[in-house]
Amino acid sequence: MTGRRKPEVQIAELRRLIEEHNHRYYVLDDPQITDEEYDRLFRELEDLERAHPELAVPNSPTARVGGAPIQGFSPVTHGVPMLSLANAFSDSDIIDFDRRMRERLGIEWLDYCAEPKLDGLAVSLRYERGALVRAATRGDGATGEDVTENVRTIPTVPARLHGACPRDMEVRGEVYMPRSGFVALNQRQQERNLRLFANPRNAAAGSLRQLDPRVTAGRPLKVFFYGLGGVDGVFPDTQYALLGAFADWGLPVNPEVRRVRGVTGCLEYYRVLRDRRRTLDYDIDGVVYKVDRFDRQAQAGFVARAPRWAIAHKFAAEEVHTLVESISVNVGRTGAITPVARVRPVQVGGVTVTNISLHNPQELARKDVRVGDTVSIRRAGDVIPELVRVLTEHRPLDAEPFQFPKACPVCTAPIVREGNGIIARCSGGLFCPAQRKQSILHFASRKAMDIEGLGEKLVDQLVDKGLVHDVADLYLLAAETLAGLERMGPKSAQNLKDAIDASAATELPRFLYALGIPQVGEATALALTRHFGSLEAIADADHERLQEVPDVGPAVAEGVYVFFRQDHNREIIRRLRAAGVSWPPMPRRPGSLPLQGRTVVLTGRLESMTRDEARAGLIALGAKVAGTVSARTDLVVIGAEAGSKAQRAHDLGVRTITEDEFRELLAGRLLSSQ
Ligand code: I6G
Repeated sequence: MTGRRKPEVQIAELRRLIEEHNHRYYVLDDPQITDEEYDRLFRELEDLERAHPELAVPNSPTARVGGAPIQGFSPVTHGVPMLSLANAFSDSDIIDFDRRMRERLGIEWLDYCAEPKLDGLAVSLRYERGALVRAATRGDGATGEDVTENVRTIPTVPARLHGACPRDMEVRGEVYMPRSGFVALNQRQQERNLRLFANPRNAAAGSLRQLDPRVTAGRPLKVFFYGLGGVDGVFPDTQYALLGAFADWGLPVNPEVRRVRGVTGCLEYYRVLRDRRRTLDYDIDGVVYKVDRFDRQAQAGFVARAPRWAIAHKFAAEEVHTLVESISVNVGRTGAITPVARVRPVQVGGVTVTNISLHNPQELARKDVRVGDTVSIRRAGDVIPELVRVLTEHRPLDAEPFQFPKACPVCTAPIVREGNGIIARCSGGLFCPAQRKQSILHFASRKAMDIEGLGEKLVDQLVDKGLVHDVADLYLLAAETLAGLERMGPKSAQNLKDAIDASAATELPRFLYALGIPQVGEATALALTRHFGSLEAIADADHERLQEVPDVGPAVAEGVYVFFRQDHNREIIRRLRAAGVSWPPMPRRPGSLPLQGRTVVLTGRLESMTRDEARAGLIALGAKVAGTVSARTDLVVIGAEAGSKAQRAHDLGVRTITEDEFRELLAGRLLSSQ
């Protein structure tokens, strides 16, 4: 770069050059300059932009490192709704789909564009005159969230398109995290004692919905584009050609996209990808077929909120075999003893499974799982791995039935049985270090006080070294004390101290949930708060008053009543408040529950909770949980891989919400009437 040219010309030239090299490096995998040369260009641009702040633009490659944090995400109404896809689970569903299409269009055979279906997050990006101006998440399809600054940090997203692209357009695609990036990210999270992500999809979602774009910039996100929203300008006349044009304009497109002929072409494509899916560096949960010609798509039209001309052909839940290496028992927060099979690590559904819960002694006995057994496991409909069956034909001759312990393996207190022997519980109470550790972990967890960085290994050390006896002690910890723990430097100690201090400013439903009162989940905590308005009123209420809260029955009332009658619980609350834990007042709304009288259906896989937790949460909010969608359904919660129920909800125009919105609803931050 010569110093004689005008700064605006130099800056424009540098931006163009850097974007071109970004594209070569990240999208084409064909870098033309060394990293040092790239860094030099980048620094030159940074220096010029610093010297000429009046020439700053949001689309500059320097913005990829992430700008200042924001307060929250603004809603974005999609000009053209982001639709969902109908799902198919068998070859015959696809044969039917193809027949319906051909009959409707009155033709003998159809070409389809076949694409992998990524397990990521759908986004819509608006380009005006070739420049990226806005990026939004899918949300409920009609309204998403503005994630422009975060999307700008994704290296493969072009800030400017090349070539003869339409004047203005919205392009749609899937943001994902490659498996390799996910493994590296979790390694980094572990080193810093931060929360691990369960799978690449969660990691991608968590990374995209960061209020601080600099955090997103540090996450290995990528994107593939697959379609158009609105468009003003000329574009190709088939889906396959459109994807070719996308690539020419600089938008990354999945290299596995093919044009296939007829239903046999579709099914052949499905089999090839299904067999190859584990060799890809990203998770796919099926493939998508689209009628290739846009004029035929237009002729086929839409059903409610899904195109008639496209369908997702889902892969069956993967089942794999592995070996049981040992069986042990875990002691939970309330002393419940859960048997766990430790298995030889296997990849299933995109995650490595090493432990599988066997839930309770009865389940363990029913499945008769023994050390040395070969077992079949799967992850279906939920993130939690499930032991499907024991392959008894492979059982070693000397495999012995598991003897359930009679004493707690941690504190040696007797194990007692409840509920007809189904539940085994350690009788050690808070004298049992395992229960104490679990209650501290629960207190710190995301839905409770949300103390980032306080994970299992740290809690183990804090309790084992006698530094923390109960949750109130957390707020008395000095950064120097934390710095003395294993794998803790002064910086991470200070970060943890800051996170603990920051958690003190909370909300009453969170605090109530964090206390770990028996039977009080997130939704019950919210219901109690809405009814009574203050902690004192809840603590002083008797059984009768507690049961005035919608959906609080005798068992919950007893749990709450007994909890607040125990001196040590009141003392812990007093110490927590003395240490600065506080919350803003919450208005009383006695007698009403957010979902009172509403019928709600759950469908698809929920990432952050089990089906039972979701159901319990809904019931506690006053909802009736139904199994099928009908015109009388008020709300459908749509998780991942939702099938026909989501489709039916769309067809009937029933309101749907995403898992994120559902979590907001449970936490009292999303009103049901919204
Ligand atoms: O959710 C989706 C994933 C992939 C899609 C999609 C897709 O194409 C490869 N295509 C359409 C038309 C829609 N959703 C609505």
